[in-house]
Amino acid sequence: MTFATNSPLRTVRGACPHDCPDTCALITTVDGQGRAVRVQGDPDHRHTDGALCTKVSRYAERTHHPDRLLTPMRRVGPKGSGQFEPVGWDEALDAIAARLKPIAARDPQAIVPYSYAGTMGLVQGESMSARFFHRLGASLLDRTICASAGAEGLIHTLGAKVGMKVEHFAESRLILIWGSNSIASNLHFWRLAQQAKRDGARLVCIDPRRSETADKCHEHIALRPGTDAALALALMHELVVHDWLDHDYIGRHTLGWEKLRERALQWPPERAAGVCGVPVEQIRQLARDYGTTRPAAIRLNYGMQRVHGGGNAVRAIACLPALVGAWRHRAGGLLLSSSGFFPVRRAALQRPDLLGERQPRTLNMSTIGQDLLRGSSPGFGPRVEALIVYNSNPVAVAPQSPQVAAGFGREDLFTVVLEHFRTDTADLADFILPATTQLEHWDIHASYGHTDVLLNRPAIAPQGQARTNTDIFRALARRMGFDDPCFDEDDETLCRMAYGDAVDFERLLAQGHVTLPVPDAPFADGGFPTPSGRCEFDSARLSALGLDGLPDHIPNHEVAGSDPDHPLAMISPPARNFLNSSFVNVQSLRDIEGEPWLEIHPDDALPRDIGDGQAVRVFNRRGEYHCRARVSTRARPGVVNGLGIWWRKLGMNGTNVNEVTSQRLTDLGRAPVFYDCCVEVAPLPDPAPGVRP
Ligand SMILES: Nc1nc2c(c(=O)[nH]1)N[C@H]1C(S)=C(S)[C@@H](COP(=O)(O)OP(=O)(O)OC[C@H]3O[C@@H](n4cnc5c(=O)[nH]c(N)nc54)[C@H](O)[C@@H]3O)O[C@H]1N2
Ligand SMILES: Nc1nc2c(c(=O)[nH]1)N[C@H]1C(S)=C(S)[C@@H](COP(=O)(O)OP(=O)(O)OC[C@H]3O[C@@H](n4cnc5c(=O)[nH]c(N)nc54)[C@H](O)[C@@H]3O)O[C@H]1N2
Ligand SMILES: [Mo]
Repeated sequence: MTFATNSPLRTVRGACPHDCPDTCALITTVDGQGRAVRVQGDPDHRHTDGALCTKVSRYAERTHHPDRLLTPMRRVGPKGSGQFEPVGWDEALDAIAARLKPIAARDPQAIVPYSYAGTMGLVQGESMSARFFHRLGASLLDRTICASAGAEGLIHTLGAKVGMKVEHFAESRLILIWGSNSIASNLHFWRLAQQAKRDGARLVCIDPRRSETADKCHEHIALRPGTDAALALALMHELVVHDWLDHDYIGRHTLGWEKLRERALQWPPERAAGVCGVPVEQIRQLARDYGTTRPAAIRLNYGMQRVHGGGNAVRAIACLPALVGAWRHRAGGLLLSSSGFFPVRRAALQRPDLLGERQPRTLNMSTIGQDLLRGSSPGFGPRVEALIVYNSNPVAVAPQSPQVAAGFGREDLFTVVLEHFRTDTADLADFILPATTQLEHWDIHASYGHTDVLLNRPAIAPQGQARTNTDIFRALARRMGFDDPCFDEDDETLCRMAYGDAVDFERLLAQGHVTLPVPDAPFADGGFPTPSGRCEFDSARLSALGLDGLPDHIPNHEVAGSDPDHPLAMISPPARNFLNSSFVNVQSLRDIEGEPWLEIHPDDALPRDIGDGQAVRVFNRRGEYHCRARVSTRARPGVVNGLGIWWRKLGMNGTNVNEVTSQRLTDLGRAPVFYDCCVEVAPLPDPAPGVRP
């Protein structure tokens, strides 16, 4: 693509690719040299409403970043030395295929894909890549790192990842913002909550941290991490004893009421107050508000399910709307995720049929550290010999990074990383392949926060020699000798295939977004997508697995105070100006964040001799993380907040918060427990200003 130097600016419609519930519609302005000069929110898309978050409004800066990877690179020094040399695409792809072929001939399960939601696009995410790994017979990857505990909790209660339509929160009279810092991570929902607030709604934030969102709500319930199910059960207790129940709705549209009632009666507010560490009167008041305000809505989010009992906590909370009949009104109910409304044709995109009769093992992405360090065994299968990473930065984001980094550092492991930048993970690769960004490729999107399908058109030509993920997997397939015609399909064809006839593609081409036909109050008259068609308080599917059919409070793996050497609980929610570990290398955003911070309550800081701004080490038996203390009542006593997933090499002493998190898993969904982690904190001698040792 070339453009005349003096040609006027033009604009191209797209979609934000990032892992965020808002899935914004973008308008990119491109200059005569084919450079993206501005990325803005589309004013014609009602959910975006012309506004972007600070991060994505810097997307042009990220795309044209001086550190963009522009050619394939091959490692020349020892693993992790950071010594690479540029190579041509043919040379790189030939060498990769030559390494993979003998491994595949022995056992293709020794080859492992590792990817997550660096892009949420259905095409540059899992389409050609999945076809490639299915055809190869590689290990399957259980993509659990973010949401699978909550997803399973929701599926076992409501039947699918479905809930309220986000736009109707504007009409709610009471909104519980539960386990979410909406201002930081769900900005377009926050606008709706503010609209409701202006119209007289009461907003309650349930979060161990006094977040920016908590500051702006009428009330903040600062419970201990991992105690949400106890709080929900106590709310049920109050609903029962005060009879704030919709008996008609319960009778017609729920399953297991008698058993749930008994369970709830074991949770008087006094008991929950002790577990949650909040005043009993606050629980009683919340129950009164929830039981007597119509319509009442819950914006549940994934922040509360990154603990041992995360799946059960979502189950308990998801029972509440049915008890009070909140689903009858379009502004009542609950929203955790809307992704189950999207009729994505995953089998057509990903072609699991290419496996044939083969049934490869599944590895859990949340225990990659452990798994890379394992040898072959009958229970595990072959030692991992090759890893192909795309759309993810596991060395920074996966739990217990000392093990992850050791695994990636294995001299005998063959690692290929498709990336935009030299991330912590790319530093440990054998080959780094430059990938296109959202401004350079086609894609099509679902959303987990609203119900619109979005299309993304390329706005600019691929930078340097960058290629799309799909194209890289097509080329690898050819070199591996895979001649199935599905490897020839182009990206526009894949975009059309993603929804087939379920979405009018011509309209999508014309306006960039199409709204799915979802009813305004989807469960006003029951009709839940569960096996029974009811909201399942008691789940036969869970009982059949030998699990508790009812939701319960499951204490954290690491309860604060139980290990005297590491008495503080630590949570590590996102930094507002980063998106997981993306954007950490964008200077203007890193300047806003400053340094990695640990919020610590004055009562915890004083006895440790920690002053505001002091460099500290945060440690436990797994590792040690260095950052700066912010002595603040944003942290509750006994809980410290380590903000953001910094690139290790851009943080202090080459560490980030995942040095200390564990590879234990949740009750449901095999998910990581990032916010179920105990540590101790101690002052460090202060490094000289501006020096990052
Ligand atoms: N700016 C920004 N936006 C993002 C992201 C980002 O990194 N930065 N990440 C994106 C991704 S991948 C996701 S999954 C979503 C996440 O979106 P949300 O699930 O809304 O997550 P957060 O905003 O991280 O809010 C989590 C909140 O949960 C609180 N929390 C921690 N432990 C508990 C607990 O045990 N109980 C309760 N009730 N609260 C708890 C934290 O203090 C934090 O304020 O956000 C997306 N949006
Ligand atoms: N301690 C702690 N750890 C956490 C969390 C936490 O709250 N606390 N949050 C967890 C959560 S919710 C999540 S979702 C995970 C997120 O973990 P990841 O999904 O790994 O997310 P990112 O760190 O944003 O890394 C995505 C990478 O994909 C690359 N990328 C983007 N688009 C493309 C593309 O089109 N092609 C290719 N090849 N690459 C692309 C980006 O450059 C970026 O480096 O982290 C988890 N880790
Ligand atoms: Mo996530």
